Amino acid sequence: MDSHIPAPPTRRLSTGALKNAIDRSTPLLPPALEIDEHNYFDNNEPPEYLESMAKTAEEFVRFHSKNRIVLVTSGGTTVPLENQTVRFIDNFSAGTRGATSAEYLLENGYAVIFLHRQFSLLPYSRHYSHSTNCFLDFMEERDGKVVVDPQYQLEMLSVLRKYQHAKSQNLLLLLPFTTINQYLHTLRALSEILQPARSRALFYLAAAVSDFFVPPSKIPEHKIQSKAGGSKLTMILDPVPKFLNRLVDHWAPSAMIISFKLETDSEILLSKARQALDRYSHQLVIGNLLQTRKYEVVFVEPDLPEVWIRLSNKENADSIEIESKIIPAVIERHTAWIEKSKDTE
Ligand code: 9Z3
Repeated sequence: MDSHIPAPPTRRLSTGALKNAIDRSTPLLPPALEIDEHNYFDNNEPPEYLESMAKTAEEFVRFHSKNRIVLVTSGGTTVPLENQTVRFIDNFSAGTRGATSAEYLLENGYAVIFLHRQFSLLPYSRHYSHSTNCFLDFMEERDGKVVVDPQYQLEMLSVLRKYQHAKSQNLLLLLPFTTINQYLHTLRALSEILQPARSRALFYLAAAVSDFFVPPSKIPEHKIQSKAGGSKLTMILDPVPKFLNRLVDHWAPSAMIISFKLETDSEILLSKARQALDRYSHQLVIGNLLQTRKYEVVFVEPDLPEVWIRLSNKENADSIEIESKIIPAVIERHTAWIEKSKDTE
């Protein structure tokens, strides 16, 4: 870790007692082919709400027929282990990157479709939700009434105004998912809905998407039973097809597409980000490490040297959010993308 990068805050999660338990230096999975797309989407049913969600999204895209529209994906996807799901596999993502980025995009005039893991952080309310920032701690009782503690008034007023502006101007569409299957079906449907926006559409894929899942042919219907004698449970997970190239080439061919690459080993972050770019041929990979993701990220683009975006110690002490630096750099690139696309649109 660079010396000026502050130590990461204590996390709930283990930082790896079992060193190198999994070899992450293996190459990326091959991109999905058309047949993989058919196989997946024919065999994994769409969520029953997809049609009505798609109608809402279509209206939103029509409403913003002149504006830039960004699809921000955010939070982790779950992998059910039973069809009637009692148990599932999940990941660490709280949706901070996605929710924070969405705010800076909104401030810069983007209409935002926020495809997020249900109950993960949301733009604006994130300042006062979840256990670290319980909204009740910002309140006090005065003359039998609940009021905002004076020390938080100014900040809350600023957040409230931005939230109300986004709402009154219909700039923010919140769409939830829970499972990897719901996420994939919704992502594909939204990509097609966004096609009329052509290069005005931006995909900012910050969700932490599961690499493995249990396909319908192998998933038990009911709660897995423990047997007498404490038998072990073995489950074989299939790889989730890598649909990014289908998105780039077929689902949203005119949009600018940004994916995130997450690693825990700094030695392989850059090569993995480059591999993703080579493999999927999109415009930008933003690489980050689990341990330092709040203080530094790296932009990896075709035919260009990588660009690091970092918070200084002072910026970190002043609670500057790294997304306030990421988003202007993203917008600069999206503007160039729109300019470049003008000749073909
Ligand atoms: C990211 O790398 C995000 O920045 C984080 C944000 C998930 C680290 P938080 O929600 O964390 O703020 O706590 N997202 C992408 C992760 C991912 O699944 N990428 C895939 C991969 O690395 C490629 S699409 O293989």
